[in-house]
Amino acid sequence: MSSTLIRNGRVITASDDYVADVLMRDGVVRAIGTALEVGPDVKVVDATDLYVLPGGVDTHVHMENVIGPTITCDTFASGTKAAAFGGTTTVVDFALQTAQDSVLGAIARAQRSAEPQVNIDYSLHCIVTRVDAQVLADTRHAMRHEGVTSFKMFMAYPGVMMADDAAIFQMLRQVGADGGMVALHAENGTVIDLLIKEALEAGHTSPRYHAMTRPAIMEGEATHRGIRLAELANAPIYFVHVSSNQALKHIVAARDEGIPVFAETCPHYLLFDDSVYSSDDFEIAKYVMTPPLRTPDDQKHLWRALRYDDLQVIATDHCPFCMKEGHLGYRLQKQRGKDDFSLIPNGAPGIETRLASLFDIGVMQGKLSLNRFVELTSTTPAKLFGLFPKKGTIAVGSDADVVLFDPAATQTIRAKDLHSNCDYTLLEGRTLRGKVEKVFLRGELIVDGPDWHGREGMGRFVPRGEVRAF
Ligand code: DUC
Ligand code: ZN
Ligand code: ZN
Repeated sequence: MSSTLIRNGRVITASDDYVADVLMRDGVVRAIGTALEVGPDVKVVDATDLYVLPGGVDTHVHMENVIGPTITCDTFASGTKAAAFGGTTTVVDFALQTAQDSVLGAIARAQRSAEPQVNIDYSLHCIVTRVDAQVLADTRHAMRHEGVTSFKMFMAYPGVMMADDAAIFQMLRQVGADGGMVALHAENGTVIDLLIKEALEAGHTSPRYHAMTRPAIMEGEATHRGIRLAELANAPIYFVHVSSNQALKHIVAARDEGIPVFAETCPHYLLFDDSVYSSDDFEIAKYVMTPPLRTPDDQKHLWRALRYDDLQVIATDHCPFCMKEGHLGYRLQKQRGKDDFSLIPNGAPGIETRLASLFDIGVMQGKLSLNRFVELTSTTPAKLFGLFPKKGTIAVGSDADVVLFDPAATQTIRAKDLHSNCDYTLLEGRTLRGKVEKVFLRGELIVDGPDWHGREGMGRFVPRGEVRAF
């Protein structure tokens, strides 16, 4: 296998910041030092004035996820290519247990789709929608033998994805005891469904009512309930897509009590606020994601929590649906909800812009240190989901997943330049400071400026281990 030396870059991990050379051989980092001497067989890449970052780890993405009659519009191929261009080298997607499917069947099905397509390394959480003795046995098997150590459950979407409190408690108890993690979508689904029904009966059909029927207080209530279930189960818990201070205040209180509660937020909650929901225009369907965007005051609390470690991860919840019906042949996308906001598929794209947007609004605006930026986007997600230290850092023996990032470059984001199948980006026209220049996956150059050198199928499934968070 080829060897590459990254010469004279500024290596930034969650804990370090120094100028050095990084030698990559046989897919892993072999040496880090100054003025490393190498033979003529080693390719040398000059990284002077560039940051050398561990490849991003995005633990919340949806590729080819079937959601009701709809499917997210990125394939494993397009979504992982977009991730790579954005500096992400590992994603954790979802296998969905359906009424007909077992946990193990769902994992095998997702792997069959992903394997020939993935351009970067990947793993899977399994979404569990019902719990019985077989599901618990399969869950244990998946953890021990399939490398799937996290399970997502929903407190929202009654009749579709929602699991009741007893089911969530059973999973927390077993998965926690076995060293894994339950990730929870925390919103009070039955109350929200009532609010949606009442809004539609009152003739409120436009997209902004999506936000008005999913109030933050119902995210807070479910978060509190999830914490108490985890406390009783003596298990760690991870809250996905935390958007509001209503949720955050329970997370902060629980962590202060010593309960192992972890949580992510997503770039869109930091970049945009609920002022976008101010008209009945259907364009607002772009911002129909769950939970919806919150107030500037919520944003202030999210930043505080990111800074002081009450939020540990920034993942994208990349859940793309096209605005234009039929784009690339995708049907039943956002336009499905033209006359009824509750039919708009919930989600927005973001996988390619995560690092650059957070560098711009976080690091450049003085809200996050460089080390914290790496910790939130790579190291801690790797630790929480059993990928560390193979992923999430630059260290001797770790996978040579490396991003060369130019802090002095700027870029203006346009959907047409991105690599997702989605026909829009929430950042259209926005100029960001900072740019991914080169990306190495296990030592292989896959992104070089605008050029693509990756191959579908070169990504590998990464079996995950236990939670390493406390
Ligand atoms: N929750 C997610 O995590 N992703 C998309 C939609 C949702 O409700
Ligand atoms: Zn969710
Ligand atoms: Zn999601």
